[in-house]
Amino acid sequence: MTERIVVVGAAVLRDGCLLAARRSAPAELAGRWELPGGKVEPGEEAEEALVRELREELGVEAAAVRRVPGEFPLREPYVLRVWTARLLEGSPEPKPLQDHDELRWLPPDEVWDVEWLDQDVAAVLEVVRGV
Ligand code: 9L3
Ligand code: MG
Repeated sequence: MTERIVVVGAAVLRDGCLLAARRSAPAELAGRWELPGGKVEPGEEAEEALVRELREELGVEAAAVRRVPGEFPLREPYVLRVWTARLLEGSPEPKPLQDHDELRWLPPDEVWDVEWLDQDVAAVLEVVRGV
């Protein structure tokens, strides 16, 4: 079996709302919504990667809060692990060159109003169970 490569995703929560990010790339994922994040780099801890990805992708400082149970399969060899996160500084802005062209803060009754990536649905279900 190939070694798994961890992709971290952030369930950023603010005032009871969950942040969703719409992908602008690659083409096969564009238009679908995800928990922001990305690949853990060699020598990096998952939580460090989460903080770095949120800085790069959304221009904010954030802190990982709690690991969401489970590990969600992506295209091999990737797997998604999710943490809840909170903002420390800044307001998230989409950066199309960093893969997102729109953001939404979803209150609990709107969490399923966006078309999540198939891969993220199980993760979002788990996030919603825990809040
Ligand atoms: N991916 C899926 N759901 C997510 C994230 C952050 C990533 N919540 C998938 C999309 C890509 C791969 O993982 O195929 C790597 O992500 P990125 O580095 O392109 O963000
Ligand atoms: Mg990413």
